[in-house]
Amino acid sequence: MLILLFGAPGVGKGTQAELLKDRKGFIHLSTGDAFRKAIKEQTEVGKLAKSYMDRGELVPDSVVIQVVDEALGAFKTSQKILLDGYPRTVEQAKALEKVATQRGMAIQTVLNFSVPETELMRRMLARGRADDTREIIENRMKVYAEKTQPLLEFYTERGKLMNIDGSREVETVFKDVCGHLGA
Ligand code: B4P
Repeated sequence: MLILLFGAPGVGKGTQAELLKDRKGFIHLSTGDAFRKAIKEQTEVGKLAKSYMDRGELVPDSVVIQVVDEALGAFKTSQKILLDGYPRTVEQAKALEKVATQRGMAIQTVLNFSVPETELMRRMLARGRADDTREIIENRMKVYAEKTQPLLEFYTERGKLMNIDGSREVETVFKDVCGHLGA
C-alpha cells in the first residue's frame, strides 16, 4: 500500500514521515534523502543529483523514476510505504501508476500539506540544509508551482487527495495525519 506525502518544499513531509515510521511502523522512502545519501557517497547518481539540487531544480525524471522503481522492489505489497517527495512531476506520477500496477501496489491516498509561503521560508532558513539558502529556496518554490502543483488536479481527479493544514504544531499535524490514515 502506498501513501504519498505531497506539498511545497519545507512543508513538513519528511518530519511527518519520520514520526509515522518511528511510532506506527510505516516504511519511509524519501527521494530527497536518497539523493543526499548518494551525494555523500559520491556515486554517479549523487554527482548528477547534486548539480540540480544545488540550484533548487528537480533531478531529471528518468533518474528519479528508476531510483524509486528499484527501491519499491525491496518491499512487499502488504507493507505500508510512505513516498515522501515523490512524485513531483506529472511524468513521475504516470510512471508511478505504471510501476504500482506492475507490482500490485495500490495508491491509498495523497496527503497534501499546506503552509503559507512566509512560514515555509522561515522553516527552511532555520533548518539550514545545503540547499536552504534564500535564493535556492525561491527557485524551489517556483519549480514547485510550475511542475509539482499540477499534480493536485491529477490526484483530485482520481479521488485520492486529502488536505492537511501543515502550519500547526508538529504533534497536532501528526494527530490529523494518523486520523486520515486510520493509524
Ligand atoms: P526534499 O528532501 O523532499 O525536501 P523538502 O521538500 O525541502 O522538505 P520537507 O517537506 O520534507 O520538509 P521537512 O519535514 O524537512 O527535497 C530536496 C530536493 O531534492 C528537491 O528540491 C529536489 O532537488 C530533489 N528531489 C527530491 N525528490 C525529487 C523528485 N521526486 N524529483 C526530482 N527531484 C527531487 O521540514 C522542513 C523544516 O520545517 C524542518 O526544519 C522541520 O523541523 C520544520 N517543521 C516541519 N514541520 C513543522 C511544523 N509543523 N511546525 C514547525 N516547523 C516544522
